Amino acid sequence: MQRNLLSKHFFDRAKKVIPGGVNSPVRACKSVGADPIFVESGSGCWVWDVDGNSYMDFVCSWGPLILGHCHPEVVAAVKKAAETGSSFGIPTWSEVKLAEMIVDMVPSIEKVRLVNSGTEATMSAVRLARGFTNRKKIVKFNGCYHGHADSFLVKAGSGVATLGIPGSPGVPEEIVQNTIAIPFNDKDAVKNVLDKEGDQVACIIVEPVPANMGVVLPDEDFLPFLRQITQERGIVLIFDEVITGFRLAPGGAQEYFDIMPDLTCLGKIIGGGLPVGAYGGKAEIMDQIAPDGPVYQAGTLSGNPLAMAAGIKTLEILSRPGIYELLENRMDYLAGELKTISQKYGIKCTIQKIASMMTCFFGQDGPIRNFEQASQSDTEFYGKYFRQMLRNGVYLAPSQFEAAFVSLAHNWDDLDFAIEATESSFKVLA
Ligand code: KE4
Repeated sequence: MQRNLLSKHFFDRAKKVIPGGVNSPVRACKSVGADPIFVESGSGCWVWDVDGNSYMDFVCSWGPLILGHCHPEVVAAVKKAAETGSSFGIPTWSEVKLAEMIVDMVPSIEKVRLVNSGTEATMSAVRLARGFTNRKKIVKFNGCYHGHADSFLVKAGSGVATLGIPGSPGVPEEIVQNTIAIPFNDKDAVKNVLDKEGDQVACIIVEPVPANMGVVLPDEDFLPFLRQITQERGIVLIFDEVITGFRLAPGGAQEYFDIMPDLTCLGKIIGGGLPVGAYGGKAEIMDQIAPDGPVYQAGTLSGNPLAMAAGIKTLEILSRPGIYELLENRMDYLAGELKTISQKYGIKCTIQKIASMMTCFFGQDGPIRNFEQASQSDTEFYGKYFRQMLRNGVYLAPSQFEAAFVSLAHNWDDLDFAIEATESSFKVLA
C-alpha cells in the first residue's frame, strides 16, 4: 500500500506559496482527479517520491529525458561544467559546440539562437517571421501548443477558423486578433484562410506531429501541402519541434518526413533535462536577429555552460548508431501489448504512436486526425486509468491530451512491468 503523507505535506506547503502548489499547471494533476506526488529522485526509467514509493516514469519530464533520469555520462558532464562556472553572460565555447551540433543534425537549420525554454523559442521565431515578412498575422492549428506566449493563447475553435478569441484572461484581444486558429490536417481550411488573408500572414506555425492534443499524425500529404503553399505565398513555415526534435530522428520530424521548414523551434531534449530552447533556420532569415539584424531577442542565461554540457552530451549519445531503432522497437512493443490487453478487457481505445512517443485515446475507436476528434475522448476513464496505474507503480502524463515517452532506460523487463501494471489496471476498470 502506497503512503503519500509527505507528498501531501509538501503539496499543502506548496499551495501556500506557489499558485496551485505547482510551477506548471498540468503537474497539479487536476484533470485526472489526483493530488500530485512530490518526487525525491530519479534514476533510469524510475522516479521515487518523498514517501519512498517508486514509479516507472513515462512522462520523462515531458520529453527531455530521452536517455532516462541521471544518465551517468550526462551527470558527469554537468558536474564537470559546474566546477568551472555556471553562467557568465559572456560567450563560451560550449554554446558554439551545441549550436554546431544542432546545425549539423537538423537538416533545415543553417543558424540557430539558443534560449531557455520552448516558449522563448516559439515566441522569438514568430517575432522573427513577422519582422522578416513585415506581416502581422499568424496561423496555428487547434490543439497544437506552442508555449504560453500571448499570441498562441487563443481559444481552440469549434468553427473552421477561430479569429483571435483570447484563450486566457490577460491576453488582450488586440494581440490575438492576429492569430488565426484552424483545424489540423485540414488543407481546405488552410487554403481558405490564405486565399482570404494570406498577404497579411507572416507564418504558419505547426507541431509537425502534434503531441499536445495527444499524439496525432499528419495526413501523408499535409506537411508537403503546408510546405508548398507557404513557399508559393512567401509565408514562413515554422516547425515547432520542441517535442519532435531529436525524438523522431536525430533531425527530428523534418528528417523523418523529409520536409524542410524555414524556421524550427527546439527545446526539451536539447537541454538533456536542463533549461534550453532554440530557434533556427535559413541564415537569410536568422541574420535578421539582433545584434546583426533589427529583430530583438535576448536572454541572460541563454547558452549557459551547465545546460550546454547536458545538451552536448545528450546529442552525442543520441548520435550513436542504433539508438532510434531501439527506441522505436520498444515503443512498438509497448503499444502492441497495450492494444492486445485493451481488446482482451473490452476497453475501447485508439492508440496513436510514432517513434518513441504515443497516446492511448480512451473511448475512441477510429483514427484521430485533429483536436475536435481528440476532444471526444473519455477523459474520465483516462483519470481512472492514471490513478490505477499510479497505484500500480507507473507514472503517466496527468492528462489524456499528452504523450507517453519511452526512453533509452526503459529496457524490455521494465516494459513488461508496465504491461503487467496495465493488465491489472484494465482488469479493475473494465
Ligand atoms: P516550454 O516553454 O514549456 O519549455 O515549451 C513550450 C512548448 C512549446 N512547443 C511544444 C510543442 C510543447 O510541447 C511545449 C511544452 N510542452 C508541455 C507538455 N506537452 C510542457 C509541460 C508543461 O507545460 O508543464
